[in-house]
Amino acid sequence: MAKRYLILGLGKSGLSAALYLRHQKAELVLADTREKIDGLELLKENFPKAGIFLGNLSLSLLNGVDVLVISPGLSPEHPLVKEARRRCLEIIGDVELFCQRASSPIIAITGTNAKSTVVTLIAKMISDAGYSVGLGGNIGTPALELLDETNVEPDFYVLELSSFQLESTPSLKAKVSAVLNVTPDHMDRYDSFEDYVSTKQRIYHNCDVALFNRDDENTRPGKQVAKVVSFGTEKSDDTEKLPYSLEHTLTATYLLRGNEHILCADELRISGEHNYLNCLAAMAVCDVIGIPGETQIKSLQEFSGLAHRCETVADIAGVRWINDSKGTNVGASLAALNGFGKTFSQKIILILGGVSKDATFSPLIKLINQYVKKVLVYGQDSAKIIADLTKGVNCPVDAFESLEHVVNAARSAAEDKDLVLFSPACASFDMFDNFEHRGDVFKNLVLGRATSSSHRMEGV
Ligand code: UMA
Repeated sequence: MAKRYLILGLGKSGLSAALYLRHQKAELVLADTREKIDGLELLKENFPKAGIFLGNLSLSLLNGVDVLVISPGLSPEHPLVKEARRRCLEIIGDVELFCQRASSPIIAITGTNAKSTVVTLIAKMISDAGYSVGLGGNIGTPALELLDETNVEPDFYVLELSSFQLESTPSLKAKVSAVLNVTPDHMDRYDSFEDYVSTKQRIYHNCDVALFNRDDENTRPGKQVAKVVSFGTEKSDDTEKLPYSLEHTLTATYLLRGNEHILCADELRISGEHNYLNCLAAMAVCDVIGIPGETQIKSLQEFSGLAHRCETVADIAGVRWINDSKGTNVGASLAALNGFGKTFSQKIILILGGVSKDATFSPLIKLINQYVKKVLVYGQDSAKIIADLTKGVNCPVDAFESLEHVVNAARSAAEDKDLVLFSPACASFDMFDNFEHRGDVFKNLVLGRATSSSHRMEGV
């Protein structure tokens, strides 16, 4: 008899699970805790036989259900999920369904920050070497969309996995797994930082090779794994773990594989130490899967980075404007500040603001005092950011009611050769649809372009 699935969450990943399971002839119930969702009419047309439930969901939806497919953005503490646990139902995510079906090698990458840059770089190296590759997961394309109905698989899958996705993916068995870094994020979802770290570490479960970051102990595999490789800023003598590292001379920085100089950082189009580490991580993964070294170097030289991640918007009247809207947590903004502070001789004007997700901003104080001449703050959690920072920063911290006002203030404060860094350290959904929308609004404001994508709730 066909299994009955309740798909909870009808965003991108829920929809991909519904389409996949319909193809498997499964019996479906579709639900979302939101009162309204995009594309409801289309959903009804596509799933005429499935019940579709929105808003306040009754626990009786679980009656007769064998498997609950939960979306990553939905809290595991939602009453329906708790009830499913009480009834001992199988609870899985869309990536689990993918892992149960996919047979080509999987490269699985997690980390609080830099995941998208590293998976994109790995996928580029694989494809530059002439192999086919399916890139998906948290980066945007749901993993199940990488499966072809004709069952023709790419040579490799590269998956960016969030901690949310790792919560519900017990069958992951990657060829290479990596945790790039772990700093506090999503503290509104996890009981403690340790809880968040151990969720990230699930990526190492059953992997062939684990790649970790020597600069961040939280990434070191906690359990025994078959083979370990590592990368970090400093050289390591542990030849067992084929160490990838950086070497700084007075005039240049080099990327090293073991003791071998692979590339001078000046040959890269992306900048900042955090990005050099991203390159090392991609090289390490590609060495494991046999991508030739020459191809890796060529790919590294060509790669120009992703939008909204330390992206140069413009140099205007001697002032450089950087859009790092993907800086949605404190760790990301620390990496950006560190990266630019170390390599940029003039002072930085830093823009922070949005939804804090219960984070604390005091870890930024040290780098602000080292590199920043002014902090400009806006958005829902402005008061919290200011309260955390004023305990220790030496420069002015000013609050504004909108991003537009912030950009105007930055323009007035910036002097020749300054750098304006928009790395908000917060989520965007107080005023914007997502980080991309926020970044586009910022870029338009900087460039003085009229925009249709203005703030959703300007001035709130
Ligand atoms: N939601 C409800 N009720 C529901 C279902 C969802 O209120 O019943 C809300 C969630 O709380 C969230 C929003 O709807 O605010 C979207 O959640 P979702 O789980 O339906 O998201 P999808 O559209 O399926 O997109 C998900 C990932 N989203 C999340 O994890 C929140 C996308 O990552 C991912 O690209 C996509 O699957 C494809 O794999 C985005 C993200 O923000 C980029 N990820 C977080 C991050 O990077 O920090 C983890």
